[in-house]
Amino acid sequence: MFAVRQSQKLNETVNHDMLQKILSILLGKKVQLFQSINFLEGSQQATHSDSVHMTTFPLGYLIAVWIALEDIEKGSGVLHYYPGSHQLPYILTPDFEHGSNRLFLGENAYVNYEKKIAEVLQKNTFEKKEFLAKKGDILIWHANLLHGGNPITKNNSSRKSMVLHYYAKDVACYHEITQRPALIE
Ligand SMILES: O=C(O)CCC(=O)C(=O)O
Repeated sequence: MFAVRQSQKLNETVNHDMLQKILSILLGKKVQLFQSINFLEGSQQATHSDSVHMTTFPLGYLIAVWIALEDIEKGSGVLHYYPGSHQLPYILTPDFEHGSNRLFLGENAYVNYEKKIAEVLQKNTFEKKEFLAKKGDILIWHANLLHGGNPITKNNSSRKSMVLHYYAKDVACYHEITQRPALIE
């Protein structure tokens, strides 16, 4: 997490003029980096929308940039995504069994969220795409696009990549499940 704070080279990417312009045009607001994550291997993260992790009010003001830092090979836990799924209604805490109350957070809230997303995908006909990127390719996705990391099926395969999550400026930013505010540097 936050390797961009340690490496000037990575930081140049975050603030790249053209990238910032593209993101601002897409969101219709200026953007600010919230978080960077560097992966050496695939995340194998189940399909989700970033809107449950990095939520905004109004909704939809997060944008992510995924950058291949090497050629990505099949079996390495390739990033997958479902084009068009960003237009689905947002799945937020009232939409799944969260088990939280005024005092405590439910223990299985996130597992139940993942189940809900699997159900939503079953009810729809979105095509699953894999981002078999070449080094330097980037994918930009909207806050509500369903995406995740495939299982790693090839032993010891690397999947060097970096994801940058940007919030639009001047919106409220928080974590949906815990309802805690996001701390932006
Ligand atoms: O790179 C991946 O495998 C998944 C990344 C992801 O889901 C995210 O950063 O939101």
